[in-house]
Amino acid sequence: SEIIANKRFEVDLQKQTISLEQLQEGIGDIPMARSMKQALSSSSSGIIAEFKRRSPSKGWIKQDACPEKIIPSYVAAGASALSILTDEKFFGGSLKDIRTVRPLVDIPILRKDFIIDEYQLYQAKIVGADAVLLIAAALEKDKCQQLTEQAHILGLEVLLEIHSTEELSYINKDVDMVGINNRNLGTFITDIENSFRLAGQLPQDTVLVSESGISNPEVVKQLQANGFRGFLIGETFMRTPQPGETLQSFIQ
Ligand code: IGP
Repeated sequence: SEIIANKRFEVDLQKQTISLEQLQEGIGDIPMARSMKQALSSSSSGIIAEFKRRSPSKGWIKQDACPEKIIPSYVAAGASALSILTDEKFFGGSLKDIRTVRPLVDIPILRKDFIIDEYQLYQAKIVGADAVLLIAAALEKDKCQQLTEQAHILGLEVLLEIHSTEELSYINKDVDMVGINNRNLGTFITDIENSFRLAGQLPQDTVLVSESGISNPEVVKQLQANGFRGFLIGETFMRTPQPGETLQSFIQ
């Protein structure tokens, strides 16, 4: 797709500025990652609060959103983990957003991007992410497995995103968490039923996350009743004047 082509270009460009070797050197004294899998498995809200300024389907949501304000308010309201979009062109984000908030909060941070290359795993680690998203629809199965192994070597957890029955074959014991995306990345249509449909086809002990289009606390309860432990919510929070307060209303 257009997004993946752009991502290849972007990664190649970045490699010319900072080599992989230079990134590797910078990783030396980065503290241990916080486990997102564990954060979702404990009796917490399970809400993975997302920070994004725009999306390809909706355009700008909050163009001048300030991560130093919104992210701590998510944590204070009871988020279990954070998802920060780092894609610049389509989501208006950057790696700097993770770097900026990392010292301010102590719950796990997911680098949300289109990861296609190990270079991006090193970047994630260096800015202080604890987990990365790997999207089955954007990766060949072998590449996905290879990136999963490399992420683990760096101490990063993997949230594998699937959308369809065909992609169930990407799941194996190495994957830490499985995200079922309710949004079809081709058409941008969201359908919560997708989570319910696919959940029953996964191994019992999978740490399951439902992604996209979650618009009210009742849906979270239904998902919980169907075995989901994580709820990745972006637009519903970002669209409101005080995203942290909106998150709070999901918990009470
Ligand atoms: C959040 P929403 O509808 O709550 O804003 O969705 C998240 O699931 C969505 O941003 C997302 C995404 C992705 C973005 C899911 N998978 C892959 C970029 C790439």
